[in-house]
Amino acid sequence: SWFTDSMGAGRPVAVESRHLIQDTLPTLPEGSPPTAVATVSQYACQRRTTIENNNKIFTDAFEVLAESYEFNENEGPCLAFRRAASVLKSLPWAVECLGATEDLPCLGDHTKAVMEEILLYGRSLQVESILSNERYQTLKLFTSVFGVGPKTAEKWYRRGLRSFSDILAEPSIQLNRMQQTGFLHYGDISRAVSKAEARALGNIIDEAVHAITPDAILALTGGFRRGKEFGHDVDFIVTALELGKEESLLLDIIDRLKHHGILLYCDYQASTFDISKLPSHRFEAMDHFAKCFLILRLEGSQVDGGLNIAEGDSRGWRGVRVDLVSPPVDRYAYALLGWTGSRQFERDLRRFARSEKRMLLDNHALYDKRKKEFLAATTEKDIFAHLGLEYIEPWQRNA
Ligand code: DCT
Ligand code: MG
Repeated sequence: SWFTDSMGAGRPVAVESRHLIQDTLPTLPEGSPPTAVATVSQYACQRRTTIENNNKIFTDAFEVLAESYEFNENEGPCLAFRRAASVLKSLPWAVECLGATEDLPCLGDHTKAVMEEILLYGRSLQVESILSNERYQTLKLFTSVFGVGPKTAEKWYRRGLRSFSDILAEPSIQLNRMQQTGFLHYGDISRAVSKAEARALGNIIDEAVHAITPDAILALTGGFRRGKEFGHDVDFIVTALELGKEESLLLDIIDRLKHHGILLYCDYQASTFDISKLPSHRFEAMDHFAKCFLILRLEGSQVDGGLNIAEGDSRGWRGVRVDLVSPPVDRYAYALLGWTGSRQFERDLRRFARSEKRMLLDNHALYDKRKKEFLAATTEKDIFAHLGLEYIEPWQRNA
């Protein structure tokens, strides 16, 4: 089916490939430092990172620290902790002593001090103090609402608001449409989406897309393409084989979903893509393709094994966040690579291109600054080849 196809382009599934990696590693007696392991690159795009994380006790702590620095708009340490977490996620072994991290990149003094604390006491005082901090807790709560970013959360916090009821009871606060939807569907949106639910939504979109355009291409992207079991939304790329035909595609899909009565929310953004404005030097900027951010109503009867809902929820359906992106077909490979993620993998692809190859990469194109030309690609493999990188499968991009 389209789901398994888009999971790995005919390649073996994630589980097999994970075993392949581990089988090629030298077997070491228990407890010995993994000295025979090859050097780990500072770039996530030169590492293979599956969903199996052997160092979760450290990476969970780093994620709290990174988020706390992000709330304080302290970008340097935020990125440092994200990079450190990403390096540890790529290891096929668990760090059991600080000595084992000696040859690893991106681990600074602060990171190592946190790791040492966790190794010694099983916890980090700094992380615990953040987790019990009122500002952190409040910003975390507010940003968990669809449509509320760190800026808005901060504004509300400064005004003394601490809970959802504080916000909803404050007459001077005007929620925008996205935030109203965020509160209305809070339970559903904050609940993880399962792989079976993602598959069911894929079938619904697939039906709609092909009823409109028989030559349409639909691909699952985002975390589910990387083999994740759960996600916060489901991401798809849709395009048509005939260039230009993709322009009306999203609006036609939206119409059809509306007609089926399953469109709970829709934020459509028309394309602002202009090839003559490339290359863009802005890093982390959203791409210019037509896209829509949706909430769809998913019926339990459509999902293998049933919905992922709370016990006692007897509605028989749930709302799920779905993103659709629609690039022109000649931009497909770049859009797919960009939307597959992970965020850290994308960051490092761009950093690698810029720093090591003097090239600019984004979701639209790859530009060679030396040759002063754009490099064409029809598959992700073409892009890795242009960058001189070994191909990394989607399920190995969980950096
Ligand atoms: N992306 C990006 N830069 C952004 C936003 C998104 O590079 N500013 C890419 C990275 C992942 C992909 O788009 C999809 O985004 P998310 O759905 O937020 O991430 P995910 O990996 O699918 O995670 P989740 O399982 O939580 O949905
Ligand atoms: Mg996603």
